Amino acid sequence: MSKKSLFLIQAIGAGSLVATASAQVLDGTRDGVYGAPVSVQTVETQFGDANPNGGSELDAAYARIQGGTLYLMLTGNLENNFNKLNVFFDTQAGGQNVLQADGNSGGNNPANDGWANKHAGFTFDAAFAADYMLILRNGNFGGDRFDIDFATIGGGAGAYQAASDVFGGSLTGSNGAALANGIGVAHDRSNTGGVIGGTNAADQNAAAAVTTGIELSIPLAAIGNPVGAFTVSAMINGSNHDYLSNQFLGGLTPPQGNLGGDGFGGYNGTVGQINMNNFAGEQYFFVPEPASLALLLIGGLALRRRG
Ligand SMILES: [Ca+2]
Ligand SMILES: [Ca+2]
Ligand SMILES: [Ca+2]
Repeated sequence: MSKKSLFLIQAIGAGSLVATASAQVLDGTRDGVYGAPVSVQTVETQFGDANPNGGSELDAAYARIQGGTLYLMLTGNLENNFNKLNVFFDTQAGGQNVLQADGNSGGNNPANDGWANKHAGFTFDAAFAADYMLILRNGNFGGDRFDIDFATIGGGAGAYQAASDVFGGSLTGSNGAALANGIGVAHDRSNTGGVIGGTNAADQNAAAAVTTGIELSIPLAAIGNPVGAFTVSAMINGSNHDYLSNQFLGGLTPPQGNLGGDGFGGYNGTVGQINMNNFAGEQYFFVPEPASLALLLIGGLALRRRG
C-alpha cells in the first residue's frame, strides 16, 4: 500500500474517532462538532432584542451531516408569542422560486398553518427554489407549548406533518422524533447575548458567540436525500405569516428594518409581494456535503489510481 493511501485511510479513521469522541446532542445547545458557522447574522434585530425579555433574533447557523441525518443549529431566540421561524430547504432540482397558494386556493402547496396563502407570490433569490419547509413556533395557549410543522412544497394541500406541544407543556426541551418522518427538535431560550435591537450592522462576533437556540435533527430521507451541498433559507415571520422581520439567514444588508408585508415595514396582510432579489445579498446559506464523504471519495480515487 502506498504511503498516500495509508495516510488517507488514517485521516478517515481519525475523522471517525473525533466524531465519536465529541458527541452530537439534540438539546438546543451548539455542540463543538458543528465547527464554524455556515451563516452569521448581518443586521441587528427589529423584532425585539432578547435581552432582557422577549424578542426574536437569528444569530447564526451551524450544520453538520452525520449518519444520514442533518443537524441544523440556529442560535438566537424565538419569542413565545407564536411568531414563526420558517426554514425553507432547496435540496433538489425544481421546486418553487415563487411560492404558490395552497392546494385549496388555486396553488399546489400544503394548507397547514395558513402559511401558503400568506406567501403566495413571495419570491426567493434567483438561485433558490424551495422543495421543503419547516415552521417552528412557541407560546402559551392552554399552557406553554412548542409546535413544529413540516411541508412538502408543491405537494398539494395535504402534504404536511404537524405536531403540537412537542415538549409536553413547556416552551423548551428536546424531542428526537417530534414528527412522524423522524425530524427532531430542541429549544433552549436562555440567550441574552447576540445581536442587539436595531437596524444597523450586527456585531458578528457577538452573534457567532451565541451557543443556544433551536436545534433540529432532520433525516436526509425527509428532505429528498440531497446529494452534495444544498441551500437553506431561514427567516422569522409574524404570528400570522404576514409580517416578515429583518432576521434572515443568510442575512440582509444593513441598514435594514423589518420587511413587513410591503418590503418597507408596512402591513398589508400578506408577504406575497416580497421579492428577495430586491434585497442585496443572498438570503440563503449553504450546507456543505459531509467532509467524511469527500475524504472517502478522494481515498477511493487514490486507491483506484494504484491499479
Ligand atoms: Ca446540541
Ligand atoms: Ca429545489
Ligand atoms: Ca437577496
